[in-house]
Amino acid sequence: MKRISWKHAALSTLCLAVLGAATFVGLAKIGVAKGKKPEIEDTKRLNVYADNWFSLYINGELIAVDSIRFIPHNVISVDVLPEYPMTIAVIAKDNANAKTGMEYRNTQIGDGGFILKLADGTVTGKHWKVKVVAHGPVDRDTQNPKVLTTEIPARWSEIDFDDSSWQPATEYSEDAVRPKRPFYDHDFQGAKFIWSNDLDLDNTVLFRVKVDFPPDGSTPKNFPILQSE
Ligand SMILES: [Ca+2]
Ligand SMILES: [Ca+2]
Repeated sequence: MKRISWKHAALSTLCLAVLGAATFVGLAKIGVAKGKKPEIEDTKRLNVYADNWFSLYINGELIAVDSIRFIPHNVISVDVLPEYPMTIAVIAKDNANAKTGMEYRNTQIGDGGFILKLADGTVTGKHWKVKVVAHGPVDRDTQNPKVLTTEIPARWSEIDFDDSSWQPATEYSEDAVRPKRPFYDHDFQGAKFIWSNDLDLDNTVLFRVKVDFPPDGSTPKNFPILQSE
């Protein structure tokens, strides 16, 4: 049997130690690259005001729901971790009886309105798409009120949903929507009120927009650690 000298043994041990250290450093580097976790500073504040109610999805995931169905009018303000491209999809409802299209126990026609700002510069405007799914009372006939409804398309809030047949949203002035006090306590700078082209009679509408990059020009951050595979 060949004898291994202490010099050989020492050299082998040294080689193994160097190899081990190199492997450790390599893994640590991969760990840093793959393991960067988002911090709260990476989130953006989302402010939403709806007359009267909304539910909002980002990239197909439910992100915010208006906590008050009717009145008082309120602002929902939540932290969002943006991921680009970002598809925002919203269902917004004016308060309206399902059978008459009217509010306050069927005594009057109410109006809608929706506005949103995300702190990356994303704002509502006529570049959003809209689809009406409930309308009434038809012809403003409050004596014999009728409503028209359209089925909400399947997968309407998903990223790959085809909204090319939807209409451009209509912008409305603050005077037209008359937002209530909480609106003025939050940042909506640069955002426009939107709805369909009938603020009074279209009572449930769907909105969609795709945001490819942060509109404020900031560099989007990527967090591979959040990916499932
Ligand atoms: Ca209405
Ligand atoms: Ca309303």
